[in-house]
Amino acid sequence: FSPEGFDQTGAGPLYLQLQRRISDAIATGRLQPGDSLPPERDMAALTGLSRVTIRKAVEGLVASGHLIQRRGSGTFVAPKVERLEQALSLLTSFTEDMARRGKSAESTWISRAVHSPSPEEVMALGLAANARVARLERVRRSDGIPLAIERASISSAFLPDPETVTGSLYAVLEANQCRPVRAVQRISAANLGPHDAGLLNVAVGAAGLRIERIGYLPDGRVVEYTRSLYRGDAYDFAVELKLDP
Ligand code: 16G
Repeated sequence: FSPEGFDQTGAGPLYLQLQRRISDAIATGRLQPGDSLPPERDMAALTGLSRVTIRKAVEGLVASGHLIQRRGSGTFVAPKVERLEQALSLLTSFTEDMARRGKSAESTWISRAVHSPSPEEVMALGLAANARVARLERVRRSDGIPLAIERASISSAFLPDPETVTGSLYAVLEANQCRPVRAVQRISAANLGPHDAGLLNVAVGAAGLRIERIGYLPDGRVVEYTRSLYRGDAYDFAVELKLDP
C-alpha cells in the first residue's frame, strides 16, 4: 500500500481505485488467501486516503467475497475453495463425505432446540399436531471453510434431546437405531441473500443450491426433513444415469 497512483482528480471515486488495487493484488497473487490486511488506521496512513474511503472500499470487497472480516481479529483475503464432487446416489452424511476425502468436518451451531412443529414440518415429517420437533441449524465447514447451511428437523420421537448432537447427526440417529435408509432429495437454484451469504462468506447474490432431503426408515416413516443451502462455487453434484429399460 502506497500513496502513489491514486488519482484525486478524475479516475473515478477513490474507494473504487483502492478496491481495484486490492482485487488486482489478489488476482495476481501478491495477496494470498488468508493474508491479513493492515488495520484501517494504518491503511489510511500508508495510502494517504481517508478512513471513510478505506472503510467503504473494504466493505465493498467483503460484500463481493474477496475479503472476509472476523470480529476482533481483522480483515483477511478470503480463502479459495476447491470444488468438491459429490455423488448424488449415495445416502451419506456430511461427516462421512468429508472423512472419505481426508478432510475435517466442523459445524458452527446457529441453534439446536425442541419446538412445536411448523405446518411445513407437520406435513414433511407426518407428525401429529401435538408432536414436538428437534430443529438443528448450523453452518457446515470443512478445514475451516463454510460449505453449507443446514436446517434439519427431526421428530422428537427419534431425537428427544438435540443437545446430544455435537458432531454427526447421522451417528446419533444410528445410535438411536433410526438412521434413514432411503431418502428423496430435491435440488433447486437459489441466489444467496445477505444473511446466508454472510454465513457462507460469499458475495451477496452468489449462486447457491437449495437441497431438501426427506429421509425414511425401513418401515416408511419419515425421520429427517433437512433443508440446506450449498455454496454454488464449491460443489458439483454427479449421478450415474442408466437407459430406461
Ligand atoms: C448431509 C445431508 C443432511 C444430513 C447430514 C448429516 C445433504 C444435502 N444433506 O449434509 O440431510 O442431515 O448430511 O450429516 O446431503 P452429519 O451426520 O455429518 O451431521
